[in-house]
Amino acid sequence: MSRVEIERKVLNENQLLAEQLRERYRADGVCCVNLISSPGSGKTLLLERTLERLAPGTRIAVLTGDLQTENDAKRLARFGFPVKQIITGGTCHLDARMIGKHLEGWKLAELDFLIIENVGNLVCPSSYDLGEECKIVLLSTTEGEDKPLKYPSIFAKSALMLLTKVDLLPYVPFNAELARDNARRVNPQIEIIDVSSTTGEGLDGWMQWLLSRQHRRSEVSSRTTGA
Ligand SMILES: Nc1nc2c(ncn2[C@@H]2O[C@H](COP(=O)(O)OP(=O)(O)OP(=O)(O)O)[C@@H](O)[C@H]2O)c(=O)[nH]1
Ligand SMILES: [Mg+2]
Repeated sequence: MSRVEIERKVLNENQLLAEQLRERYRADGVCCVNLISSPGSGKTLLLERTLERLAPGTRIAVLTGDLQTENDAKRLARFGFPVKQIITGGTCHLDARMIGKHLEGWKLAELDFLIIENVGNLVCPSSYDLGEECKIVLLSTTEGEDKPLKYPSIFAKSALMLLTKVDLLPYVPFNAELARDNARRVNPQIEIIDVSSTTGEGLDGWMQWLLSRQHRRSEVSSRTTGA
């Protein structure tokens, strides 16, 4: 019983902080997206391919979470945009308090995009609102097409599923159509883009999707702030 109570308290506190973050993103017109997947599905490589496609001066920053190591931040910092590593020290997800702490020193008003790479985990991060505009789930072709059914929460909460590593489809027993059907069974509204960060397939579609979310965000923010 007490375990349930504590968990509820933690989630309630997180929700409060997440709402504060959401309000800050809204006020400053920042499009914040939260990338979630199993370990190794290709979040960081996709972000490397994303950052290298952006013009210098693009107002983007990245927070990347891991249990240990600064490896991902080092990979992403090469492109010259602000990047910070969040080391959770064993916690299997990022929470709103960690995000707020690591945003210190950055002026949100100077950003159009904030991309969060969550800790590699398909379960825990789905319970933690980070104030983001949307969650994006990555499912790679080496994980099995049944994952949306086995781990429905994150697929139900995501606006977009990126089916990653599609370059491996000729070599792995993975039924991509079934994977897409399973994701749509859990979330009929979910958008799906197939990508390969090694061949570049689908990356134009992903970039367009990201930019369109930011345009929508800045339109909403300027309507609500009267800017
Ligand atoms: N073939 C292929 N390999 C990929 C692709 N994307 C990523 N990889 C490889 O998959 C491995 C994991 O990629 P990462 O980008 O580090 O995955 P991640 O999701 O950031 O991993 P964590 O942060 O540890 O959860 C690396 O060896 C990548 O080179 C892809 O599109 N195709
Ligand atoms: Mg990573």
